[in-house]
Amino acid sequence: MTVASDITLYTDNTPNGAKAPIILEELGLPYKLEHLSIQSGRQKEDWFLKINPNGQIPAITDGKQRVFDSGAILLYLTQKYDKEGKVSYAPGTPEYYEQLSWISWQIGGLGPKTGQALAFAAFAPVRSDYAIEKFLNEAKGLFGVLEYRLKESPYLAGDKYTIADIASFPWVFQGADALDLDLAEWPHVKSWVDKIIQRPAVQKGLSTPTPPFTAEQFKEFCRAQRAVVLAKENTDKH
Ligand SMILES: N[C@@H](CCC(=O)N[C@@H](CS)C(=O)NCC(=O)O)C(=O)O
Repeated sequence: MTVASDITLYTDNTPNGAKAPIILEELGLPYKLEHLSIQSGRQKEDWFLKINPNGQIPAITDGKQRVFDSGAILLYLTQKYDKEGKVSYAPGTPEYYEQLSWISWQIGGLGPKTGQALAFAAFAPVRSDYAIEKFLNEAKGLFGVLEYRLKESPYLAGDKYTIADIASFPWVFQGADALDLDLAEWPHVKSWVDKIIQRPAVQKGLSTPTPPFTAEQFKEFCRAQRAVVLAKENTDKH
């Protein structure tokens, strides 16, 4: 049965931004695309704050319904449009709570910690070895948590690829390159990434709204950014 949708996606090419097009593509849902370049600052304009009061991407509207924050988008779209359980577990089942736990873990931990590691290592106007080390170690610790889980289970919520995997995947895939982490250190995470990147919906999602750099270009860009930060005087007074 086809359920009518009237979805507009507001996003940019970032790890959080990629989750929304990936789930839309996985579910084969049609959507209008509004590229909201975060560099442009348009995410803080009044019209968009009515869609996401937090002024960040990604967000969607579905008719009159607004949904912001990537975890909420993953849950909303699957609860409304994935009745067959293609990439989600049904609310109320034990697997649903496992799925929800991993999504919450990503939103509260993996995303912010990896994001801070990247901000301090590659984009900070001042250099703090303390902050770089602190957040890099925290991000690596969280990669270790994924390794522990993926050693016992093929996917985060259980036997099936779900929105729990979609939530964490972009942070691991792009985060590892950006921070120059070698996934060989976490072999189960590496095989999980190698499986997920094969999915056409994931490839399409990562190329929305614009085709990303190639992996090599992206690594080179991040390497150059990190070199700029490292060349700054160390302002850490610890
Ligand atoms: N918890 C939010 C985080 C969203 C977020 O951090 N978005 C970033 C891009 S990855 C953003 O919009 N940054 C621009 C800004 O904060 O102005 C989610 O998971 O959707």
